[in-house]
Amino acid sequence: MLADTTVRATGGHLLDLDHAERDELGRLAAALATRASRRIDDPEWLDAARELCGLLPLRLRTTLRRFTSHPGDEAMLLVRGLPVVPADVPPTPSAGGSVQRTASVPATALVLLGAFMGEPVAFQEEKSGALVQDVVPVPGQERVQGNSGSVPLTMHVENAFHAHRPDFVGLLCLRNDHDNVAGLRIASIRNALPLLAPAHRSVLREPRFVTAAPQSFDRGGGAGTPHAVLAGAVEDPDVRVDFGNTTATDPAAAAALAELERAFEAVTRTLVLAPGDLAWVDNRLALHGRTSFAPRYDGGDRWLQRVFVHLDFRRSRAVRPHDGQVVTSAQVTR
Ligand SMILES: O=C(O)CCC(=O)C(=O)O
Ligand SMILES: [Fe+2]
Repeated sequence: MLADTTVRATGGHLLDLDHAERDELGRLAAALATRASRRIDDPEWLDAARELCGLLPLRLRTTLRRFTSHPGDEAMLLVRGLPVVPADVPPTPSAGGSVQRTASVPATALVLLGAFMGEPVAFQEEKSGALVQDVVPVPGQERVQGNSGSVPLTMHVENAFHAHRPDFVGLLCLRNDHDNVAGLRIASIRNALPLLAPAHRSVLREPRFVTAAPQSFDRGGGAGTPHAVLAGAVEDPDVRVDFGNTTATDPAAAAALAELERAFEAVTRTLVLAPGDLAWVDNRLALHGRTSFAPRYDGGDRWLQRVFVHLDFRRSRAVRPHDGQVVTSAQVTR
């Protein structure tokens, strides 16, 4: 592996909430957390989140809004200082498929920011379709290529196989691993593209790749219809690849895919998240993965909470029963 740059602060899209903003966000999240049924997945509770997200601190709203339109070369935004009080964080769950259905303050803050950016969405076949999911190591699953593992997690676009993959992925740190070494790895196509030869770029724009669902999805089956890895503007394309689940359909495509993986490795950054850090990844432009770490399964392990956001809710309507937040997988290509 090429050397990573460990980034504890990043230029451009970094917002460190000050004390007043932290208090404001904490109060708003606490008020919403106790509203109605306190059930995040309940449509009425989410309606309350949609209303209250307009009251988020002004600098936070401005930053989120700017980021959704201009994700920058890194295609990520780090917001620091979300309401996570280490002494109040319960033991890290260790069961597979663990989710947050009841509105805790951190999960509520995460949903408030997601609801400001767009529509929080989930996938029926992944973590039972809950809007806020735990990213925690699970005993016996150390080698799984998914968020329950603790070996290095291969760089990927989230749900790259899916037509309605998220536009943004939000990962909020409640607790890092015991050794404080686990890192979220991020790499953007805007940084990787200049490293690719024109011939490889052309091949990557052709439907010569197939992508299977990740292990976190309750599904088997094939890898779907061939798709391009790069799409849209030639000079500023979107990317769709999961280096653990995407395969090329011919040798020239395989060579281009290998070059792309090398280019991404060269521009990957590692973020060691601290409690209260929330990383937003633009899933159209950036890949993410994770370094390895050593879980202990003693309640003190690494714990992130995750939410997915769509910018155009209508586009997935055909696969969201009752116009709800949960995408079924009836249609998996586009
Ligand atoms: O554990 C991490 O830092 C990232 C895991 C991941 O890829 C995800 O939760 O989507
Ligand atoms: Fe992921």
